[in-house]
Formats: sequence, C-alpha cells, structure tokens
Amino acid sequence: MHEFAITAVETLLVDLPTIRPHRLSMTTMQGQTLVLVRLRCADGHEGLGEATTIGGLSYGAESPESIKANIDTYLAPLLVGQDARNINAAMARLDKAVKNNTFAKSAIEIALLDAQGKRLGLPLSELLGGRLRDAVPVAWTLASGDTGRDIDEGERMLAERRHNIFKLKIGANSPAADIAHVAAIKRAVGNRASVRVDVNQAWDESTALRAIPALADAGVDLVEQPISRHNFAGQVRLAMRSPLPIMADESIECVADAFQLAQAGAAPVFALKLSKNGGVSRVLKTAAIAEAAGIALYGGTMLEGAVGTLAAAHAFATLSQLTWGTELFGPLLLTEEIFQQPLRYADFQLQLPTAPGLGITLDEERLAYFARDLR
Ligand code: MUC
Ligand code: MG
Repeated sequence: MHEFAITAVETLLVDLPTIRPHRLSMTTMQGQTLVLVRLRCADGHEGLGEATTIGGLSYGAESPESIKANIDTYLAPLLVGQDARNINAAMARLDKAVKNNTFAKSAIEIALLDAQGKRLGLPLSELLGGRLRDAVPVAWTLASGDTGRDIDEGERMLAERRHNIFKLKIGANSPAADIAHVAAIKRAVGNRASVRVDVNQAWDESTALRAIPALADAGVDLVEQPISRHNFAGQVRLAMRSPLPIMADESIECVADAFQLAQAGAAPVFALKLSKNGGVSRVLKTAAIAEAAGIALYGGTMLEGAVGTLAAAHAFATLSQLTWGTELFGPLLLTEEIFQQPLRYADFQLQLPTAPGLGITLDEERLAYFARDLR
C-alpha cells in the first residue's frame, strides 16, 4: 500500500448527557450523540472527525446512526487505499459516488484535515491559509424552557465572563408567551448582553410579521430562521419588511442554497455550519458567497463536541468578517469530557489551540466508557 495511504476509517457513536434539558421548537434534547471518525494513515498519523445532529432526525435528514452506517458501508471503502494527503481528491471521490450526506462527508473531511495538520506540523487554521484571530466570541443558548432559570443561567455566564451573547430558543410556545419570555430576559440583562432569538422555522410568514416588531421593541438584536426553509418567497419578503436583521440557518443546506439566498436577498446574515455545507472547504465557499454579496456572517453549531467545534473555530478564524460572532459552545453543554484537554473558554471567547491539526487528543479510557459500541 502507498506510503501515505488511508488504511482505516472507523466510526464510533458516543452518547453524552447534557447539563440540562435543551428545549428547541422541534425537540427537547436530554443528551447528545457524537459521531466520531478515526481515520488512520499508513504514515502513522490519525485524524479525528465529528458530526452531530440535533434530536436525532428532528433537525434534518441525517441521524447519528445514518451517518455511521453510511460512512461504514459506502464512504470508508472508497477512502481506504487513497492518498491521505490529497484531501480534494478524496472528497471528490466521495462526491462522485455518494449524493448529499453532507454531515458524513464533513466528518470525514475534518479527519483528513486533522491528519494532514499533524503530518505537516501545522494547526488546521494555518493549513487553511492562516488565522486572522486567535479567539472567537461565543454565544450561549438559554433554552431551559423556564424564564427564571434562563435569567439565572444568563447572570451566571455574565459573572463568569463566559458569554455576553444569548440566543433564546423560541417557537414552541405561542408568540405572545415567547415575546414575554424574551422581553423578561432582555430586561434582566439590559445592555450587558446581546439577545437574539432562534425560531427554528416554527412560524409562518404572517406570525413572523406580527412578532418580529414586538421582539425589536423588546431589544432583540437578531432573528434566526423564523419561517420554513421551503417558503423561499416569504423569506425574501420578510428580509425586506423586518425591522430586525434575519439570519438564515436551516435555509442553507449546501453551497448552492447560499448562492440562491444571496442572489434573492433572502437574508442579511448567514449562519455557517460545516456539516450542513459538507465540510470545511464547502463552508468557506458559502462564506465567500456571503462576503461577495455583503452578507454578514455568524459561526453556527450543530451542538458538536470538541472535534467539530474546533474544526469550525479553525475555519471561522480565517474569515475576514465574523460580524455576529459564533455559537461554538457545544462542548459546554455536555457533562462529560472524552479528551485529554478541555477547550479554553475565557473572556467571552473560545481560544484556538496552536498544536498541529485540530489541537486535541482523545482520552482513550473515557472514550471506551462512553462509546456505544464499546460499552
Ligand atoms: C440551531 O438551530 O441553531 C445552535 C445552538 C443551539 O442551541 O441549537 C443549535 C441549532
Ligand atoms: Mg438555528
């Protein structure tokens, strides 16, 4: 076999509890399942990759189990024997044989990049051309489902200087109840924090038209994905009429979606997510489209653990603008650590590692304890 060949692609499902129930408009999460990819190479290097979904299949078309099955059955056999150093060729080979499955492909590309970074002795951000910042601002999602508990949590985050941007998950309750909930939290934190909302597509256009001005009056800064990704014309109309900037999240499932939204003027802010675009190189293409169109950027999350979070942080650190910061807090939502070093969150930011690749090492014992197939 070739000196730099990929020798094995292993996938593991790792079930970890969350620190509290995480309530979104479409599901309440009690835990998170990480799909970890371990990609081994003939030169002795190993790359780590990861993908997560939200609430199994409640966010999109891929689940942790489908990601694992599709990597094991279809993607891994296409990779074994290929040159691990030519990431573009490896990903093109996958794209030729397998449609969509962007989460699975993203996890693999992250693993290839991690291995390459280790091979060359470069942090992933340097592999991507170099970082423009050593840390990224990180929002926290207040989503306990209880207003008082959310205010206490927000106060704690401010006091610890961990987060001063809060995203509130709304859309599960009536608009009136949601607006009262948001207004109470904004009143409590005042100008010490930016408050944004994520509706996760729960409203129709008429509801959004009525609710968004009230959210603006309450002091909200940004509204994420208020209506269905399928109501394209409605998104364009809303972007024109809304007193608050609208961020597209679910509407972007690939780079072509980003182009169409930009072309139509459907949202002045894009949430960037590696897994929905199909990996690091793809999400940077979406960022380039946004930049060319004057669309502001936000570093989104699918509530990944440390591997997916660091891959995103390295990618987002290379962007010339990140107007709305990031929400790369996924590891902080989990109660258990499976890596040798926790990520460094301080002064409202995630600090980027400087070690080669992603800059993280597995704790094998803890992994073996939490991995579904090894228990
Ligand atoms: C989403 O829709 O943005 C991001 C943060 C969070 O709490 O949920 C995710 C998903
Ligand atoms: Mg969202």
